[in-house]
Amino acid sequence: MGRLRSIRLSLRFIAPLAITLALLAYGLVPLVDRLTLRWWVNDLDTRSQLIANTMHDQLADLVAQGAGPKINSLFMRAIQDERLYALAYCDETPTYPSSLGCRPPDPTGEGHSVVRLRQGPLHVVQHPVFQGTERLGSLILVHDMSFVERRSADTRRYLIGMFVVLGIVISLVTVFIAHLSWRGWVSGVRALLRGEGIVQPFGPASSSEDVHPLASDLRALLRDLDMTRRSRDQTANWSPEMLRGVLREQLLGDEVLVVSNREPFIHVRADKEIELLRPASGLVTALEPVMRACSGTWIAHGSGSADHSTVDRHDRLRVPPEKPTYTLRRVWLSPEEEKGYYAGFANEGLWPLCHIAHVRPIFRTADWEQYVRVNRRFADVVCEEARTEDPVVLVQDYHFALLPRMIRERLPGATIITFWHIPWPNPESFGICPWREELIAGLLGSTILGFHTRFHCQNFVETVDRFLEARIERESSTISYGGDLTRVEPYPISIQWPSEWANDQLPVALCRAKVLRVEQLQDDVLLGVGVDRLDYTKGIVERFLAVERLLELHPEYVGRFVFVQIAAPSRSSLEEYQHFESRVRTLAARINARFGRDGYQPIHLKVEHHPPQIVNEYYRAANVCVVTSLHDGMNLVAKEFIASRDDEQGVLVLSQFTGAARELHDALLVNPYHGEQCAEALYRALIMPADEQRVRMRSMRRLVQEFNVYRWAGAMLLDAARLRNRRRVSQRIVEHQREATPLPE
Ligand code: GDG
Repeated sequence: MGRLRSIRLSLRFIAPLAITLALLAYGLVPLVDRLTLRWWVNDLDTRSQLIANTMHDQLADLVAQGAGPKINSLFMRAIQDERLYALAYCDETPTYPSSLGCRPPDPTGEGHSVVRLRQGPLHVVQHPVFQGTERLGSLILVHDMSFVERRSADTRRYLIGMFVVLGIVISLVTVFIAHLSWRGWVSGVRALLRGEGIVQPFGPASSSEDVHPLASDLRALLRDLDMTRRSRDQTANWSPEMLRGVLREQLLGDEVLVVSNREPFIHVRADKEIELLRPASGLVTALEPVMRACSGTWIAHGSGSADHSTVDRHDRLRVPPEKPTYTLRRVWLSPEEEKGYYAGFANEGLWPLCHIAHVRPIFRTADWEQYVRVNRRFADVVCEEARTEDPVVLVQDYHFALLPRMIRERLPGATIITFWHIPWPNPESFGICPWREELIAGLLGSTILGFHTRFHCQNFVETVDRFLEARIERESSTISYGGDLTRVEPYPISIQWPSEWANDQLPVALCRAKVLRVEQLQDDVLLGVGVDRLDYTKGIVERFLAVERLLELHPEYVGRFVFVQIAAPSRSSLEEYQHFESRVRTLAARINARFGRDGYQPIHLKVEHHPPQIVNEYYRAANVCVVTSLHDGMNLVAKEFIASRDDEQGVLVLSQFTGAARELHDALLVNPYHGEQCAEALYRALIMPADEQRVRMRSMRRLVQEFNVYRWAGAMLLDAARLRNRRRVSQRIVEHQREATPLPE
């Protein structure tokens, strides 16, 4: 590398010199020679004419008199002039070269007046001599031109000398400038890639104006690097290893903290035993495999009855129990806090506020106060757990809208990535919240704020625009508020691929046999499955009504079609959810009463929590999986069903109001509010030929495999790494500019 550079530098020196010399040799010297010769010839022409005119009359008289000796002495006197070499009048002077004779070259032709002889170059011209009008002869004047050659040689020497000196000076200046700018750029770019800032090639004496173009050039360079990396991210196949690689290489192993309300593992006391539960939660489903890949610490509310008994004295435990890879830090909440922050403000206020499911949000000041208090409590724990000043903190969901700003105030160097797992409504809907400004300002403490879809991002930006004095750059999806910059981006969430159960699950046929046995169904039954938390946004009522309509429209399916609904109890302390559960139960009972007969019930409603392996077996056993959410951020059930079907069979009926519908175009998309349409979709699913099922399922499986949860996390972490790098560079530039700008006197 060094050798290569010295070769390059030598070339920079030699090249201008060589070019100068070549110019001299092939162009300039001959040109100067030709020009000086022409000047001298013209000069000698004039001089010869003058001498001839002076001598003419006297010579003509002497010729007429035939006075040969007098002519001779006249000529001898004339050639006393040092330049006049010889004269002749037909009869030559003694010095007249005999080889010239009386026919000198034509002096009118260019260059013809110059004759080269052994003794050197001579200038020869012929002038006629007249007596009256009679021509007597010719006077021939020969001038010595060797002095011209001597002077030309001198001029040439001076000229070459001057040009060589000039060439050397130019070469040295070129090499000097090139060397300085090369060193400056190299060290600048290196420093920048190290995130150390910019080294100016001309030292700290340069003014801050000098830094600006360089800084913007380097920023442009960074942008180009970003683009290259981004296109690489988009083509890669994401896996846990790749995610670990991102953390190692891009985030340099920085610590990762996750904050969520729901914990990934709950310990509950059952009789005298302690049981481990994995909660039914889309958020946990998505984040758990990511944490396995990243290690780090997950901070969450310890909600299980045996949670206290299973932590160490710092309220920590290593999970997952079978192969501990990360730390779970539990946070304890009093019943009042839990009621106000979780059940009240988050689930009775924000949840219905953000979902268009026609359930009115309830806002109470007391709940809001608990929400603020619990957010502050979690901020304390984040600062306690952080071992560095600039951790990467992943804040999860609507329980913690205030947390990003609270963390930002105490750990200004942290990179805070907030992910909002539910939809963000339009500004009119969000505007009914009495604390809308506080919530939005809290979220704008994030470095990155993620939603499932671009549509939700736009809604958020519009809401900020409506309610806060913030600067919005729509092109780069950036919001500047209170001196902080927040990037608002869509990151569609997904599931792990291959699924957790891929290696030790039962074959599809056995899963089906097992499920049919448990549900006491015949082998030829057509099985529909729904898996949800028992939540009014999931469209369970609408789904049952669609089943009822199917049986009305296609009575041949009565007795043949069974729909199993797994409904994990959720937020059951809330009145709205209790009402909802009873509505669901009543509806299922009514439909079963209407179409049921001996040993046959069209709807099997299973209101209980199921282990995830069992949920997976239901997916694998089903002919059709039905997701009819009224509004859903993404919906992971749809993706889990697809991942479970390695036999490429089964049909997905999917609500158009889920984030998943934006990706899974090969599902049968429905409007859950339209009963007939849903019933038709169910019917279409039940009669769909195996080949068509395969084509659709294969295409959806490819998509979920490629856009898996590692990619979701990886995309956010890579963006965070870029922003961290950029912030470091900007800080260096600012520091550098500050140093470079002299303080006012
Ligand atoms: C929020 C957003 C977004 C259900 N019953 C049982 C059980 N589940 C699991 C499913 C699935 C998860 O719960 C539900 O995920 P969803 O995505 O449908 O929904 P939410 O919980 O509402 O999640 C949602 C998600 O966050 C992620 O960002 O997609 O839009 O609302 O994994 O399998 N799991 C077990 N037993 C059950 O009985 N073990």
